[in-house]
Amino acid sequence: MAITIPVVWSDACLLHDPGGEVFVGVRTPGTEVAERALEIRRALEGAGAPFVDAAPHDDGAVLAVHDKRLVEFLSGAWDAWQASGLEADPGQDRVVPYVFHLPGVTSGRVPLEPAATWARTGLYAYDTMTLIGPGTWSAARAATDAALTAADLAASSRAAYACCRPPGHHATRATYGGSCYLNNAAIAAQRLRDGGFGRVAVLDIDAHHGNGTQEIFWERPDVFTGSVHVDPEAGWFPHFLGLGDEVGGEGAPGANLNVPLRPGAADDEWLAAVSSLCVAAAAHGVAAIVVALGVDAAGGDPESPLDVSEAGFREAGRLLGGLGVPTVVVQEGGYDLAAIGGLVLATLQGIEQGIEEGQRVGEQRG
Ligand code: SP5
Ligand code: ZN
Repeated sequence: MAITIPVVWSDACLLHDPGGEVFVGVRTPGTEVAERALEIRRALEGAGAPFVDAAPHDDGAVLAVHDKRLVEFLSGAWDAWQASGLEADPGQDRVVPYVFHLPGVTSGRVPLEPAATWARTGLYAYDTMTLIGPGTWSAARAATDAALTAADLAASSRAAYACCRPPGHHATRATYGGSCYLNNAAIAAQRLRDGGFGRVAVLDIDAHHGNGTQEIFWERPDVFTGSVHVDPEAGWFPHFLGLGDEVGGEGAPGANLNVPLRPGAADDEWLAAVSSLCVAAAAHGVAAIVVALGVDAAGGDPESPLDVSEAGFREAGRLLGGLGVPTVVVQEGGYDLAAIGGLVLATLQGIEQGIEEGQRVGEQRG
């Protein structure tokens, strides 16, 4: 089935090569690889999707969501690492943290900006899994351009998809982690707000809790955030949050909804959760949505124990498209290279179907 949703692409997203992940101190092969984007492109090209190049956007849209210090750190981290000689001694070819500034270290007081390059990373990274190499900043910034371009397209039409890589939903206002550097979905949502949509939602169906997006909009009644994900209490990333009792800050009660699922949950439970996110967003009166589309909830994905089928993703798309508001779809996780293209395609086809069905209902009501 052909699709008409425009696909926003940037070759620069391929430049990021994290070179693995440091897990419990051991460098392991990573799963967030450039082939992911190429597999998605292959599937969407095969379905005849129109491709659009990401348009460059200035830093303002990124700084509307992220702390300036994080952006400055990320943009210069690789050059500083290289200049420090750490590649030769002790032999580390990626930026990785060594000490962490946890709040208790300085009793809540502002810490020193470390003089040592190798210590500075610990002000911004919250895990050891999210490495920075020579192409990381170009790719992360290109991913934000793709998300912004899709937001601009969706605002004037119905839907657009951004093939973002690296992903973004684990990046908070001032920290990075979980294979994410800049929060593409949050940047797109803020763009929609600034473009005149009064209330918007970020609906996150990645297998992991969208902790970065939740944190960014925690006190914002104008941005509803919802996430369905494998239960962090069962031992899954992001470990520290993602529970059902996190309903938004004092300034925004009810503007966040988490639906944690047991490991092994399949289509029925997952689709009921997706449906509850849609119902809550509609009740919030949102005029546009951003879908944080990870496809790692699929059975067979190496990074999650959920067991969703391709038909499940198609139906999730139908539910989301059925909201009948401009829809920006931003790529998040999904690590089964043999399946990722088909899963993204099925979801986008479902979204198109949901939009069309909604329009037909609208016409009948006349
Ligand atoms: C965007 C996204 O889907 N990020 C998911 C990040 C989850 N990574 C958590 C990894 C936990 C440790 N897994 C051990 C694998 C060792 N290579
Ligand atoms: Zn994920």
